[in-house]
Amino acid sequence: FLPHLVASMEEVEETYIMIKPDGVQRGLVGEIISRFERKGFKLTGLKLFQCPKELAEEHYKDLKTKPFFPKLIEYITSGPVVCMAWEGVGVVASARKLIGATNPLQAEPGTIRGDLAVQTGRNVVHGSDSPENGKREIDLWFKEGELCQWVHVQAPWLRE
Ligand code: IDP
Ligand code: MG
Repeated sequence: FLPHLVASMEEVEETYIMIKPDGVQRGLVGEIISRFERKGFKLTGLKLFQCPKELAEEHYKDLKTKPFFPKLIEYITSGPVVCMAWEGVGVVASARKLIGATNPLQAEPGTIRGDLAVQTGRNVVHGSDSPENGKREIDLWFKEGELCQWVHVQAPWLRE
């Protein structure tokens, strides 16, 4: 039991998942969280949060020159978001698959965006695009003491 847990720790990644204001307003919080929960990832941070403009701009700084940037910042700060940190082997790429393509009309059925959204500008959820950005975004959105390290008792039933 223990040696296998220690070995798998090496591959463990973290990702930042955020339910955007439209997801909160449309009552999709439980639905979205449950998809990551059922998959078998470990939740290590969770809060409802009204995002200040400066934080939204920092989070999306790579998109600063895009024409839609001002509207994106307006959207993300238009109401509370649900901030989450999830942990697991391969969680970054897997979460992006669970979320689906940026444009919900192109997202596969079965994905969050494919099932629950119709437009890029209202695509209900964010997921980090690399392990490095996962760390960066968790640091950005969570303060010290807001994350929980806990033993996932399901672990031996998720991985051999
Ligand atoms: P991602 O969320 O799938 O990683 P990115 O290209 O990183 O997609 O864009 C970040 C977010 O910016 C998108 O999720 C979406 O909310 C918004 N966005 C991206 N492209 C457009 C666009 O063409 N029009 C309006 N909003 C956009
Ligand atoms: Mg992105």
